[in-house]
Amino acid sequence: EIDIKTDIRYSESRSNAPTISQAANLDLLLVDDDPIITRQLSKKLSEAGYQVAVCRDGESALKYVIQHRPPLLITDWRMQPMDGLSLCKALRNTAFGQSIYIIMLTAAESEDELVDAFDAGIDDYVTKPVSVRVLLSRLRAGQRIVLLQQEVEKERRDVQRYTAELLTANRRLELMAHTDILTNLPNRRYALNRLAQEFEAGRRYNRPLSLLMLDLDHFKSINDTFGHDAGDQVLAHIAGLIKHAVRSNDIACRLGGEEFLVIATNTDGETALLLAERIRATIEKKQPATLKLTRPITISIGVAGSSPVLNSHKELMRLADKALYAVKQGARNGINL
Ligand code: GH3
Ligand code: MG
Ligand code: MG
Ligand code: MG
Repeated sequence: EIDIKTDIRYSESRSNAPTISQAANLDLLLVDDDPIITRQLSKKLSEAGYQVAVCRDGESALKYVIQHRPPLLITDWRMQPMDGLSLCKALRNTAFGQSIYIIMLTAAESEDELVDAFDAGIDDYVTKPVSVRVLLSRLRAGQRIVLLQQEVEKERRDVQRYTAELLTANRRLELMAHTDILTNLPNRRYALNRLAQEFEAGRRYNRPLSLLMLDLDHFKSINDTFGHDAGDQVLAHIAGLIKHAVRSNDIACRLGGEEFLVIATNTDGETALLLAERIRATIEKKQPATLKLTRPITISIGVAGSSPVLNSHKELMRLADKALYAVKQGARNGINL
């Protein structure tokens, strides 16, 4: 056993205590105002495998911990301007300072001092003169807690990430179940649910609601002439035009086949008729560039506005359907209320 002129005692290990160098490699902050102690101790701690940083007082230690979040802290008690006790209290008052494992170096083992130190938040203490062997063994004990904590923290983060992934997966599934894959518009299932909701909301808040039922004219001949794939492309093209023509609070959906539905919330029949005409004119004007059409692609639109006599959204659907039928009976490429 060698005694150096400072507070530190060294002794050779008699036991086969596990060397922590394999397990350690943990960041450790050493806080002491005595440069001889920090020099000697940090050398021994580094040899044991810790990544050692040194501060000279509580204030700079606090700054260091905020920045680097070391899991282990060894601090002296008496320092200027901020002593070890104040440092512990300050750390335990912060969220990030909860998990740091604190060993205090104390001059004496007085009952009052120990109670003060533990109440301030230390986890363990080592008396001066410091036995390096004892300090290292106490660090090993602390390390078990640190590693456990890190494991719990990692698990918590895993659960968080997993939950987030599940939520996004759920949202994606929900979106898929509501979306038509050819046109990316909401599908029939969504359209009918949403219409029922909007019908009820419109009635409750006494807001007008209109419905546009759209059906492409002679679409069968597009398929017959250019093939089903070309027909699909035309459907996607038309869907884009409809989506662009409607306002942001109108809900454009694909009911199926070459039939679309626009739910126009807060819109009376007359206004919906203007919207329908805008859609019809847009489709007539913006023909798909890729096909050599003999006759332009056009659409017929039936419009229905809600009124107090209607009992359900299905009646509104039927009215729009009727209006559409009337257009189809005529020259097509038109609108009807
Ligand atoms: P009308 O003016 O009376 O509406 O004539 P139409 O040919 O459009 O009417 P009809 O309902 O008889 O035919 C609709 C056609 O739309 C039948 C089918 O070939 C085509 N169609 C339906 N769904 C799809 C689809 O997903 N892709 C393609 N390419 N064609 C479809
Ligand atoms: Mg001191
Ligand atoms: Mg049809
Ligand atoms: Mg049709």
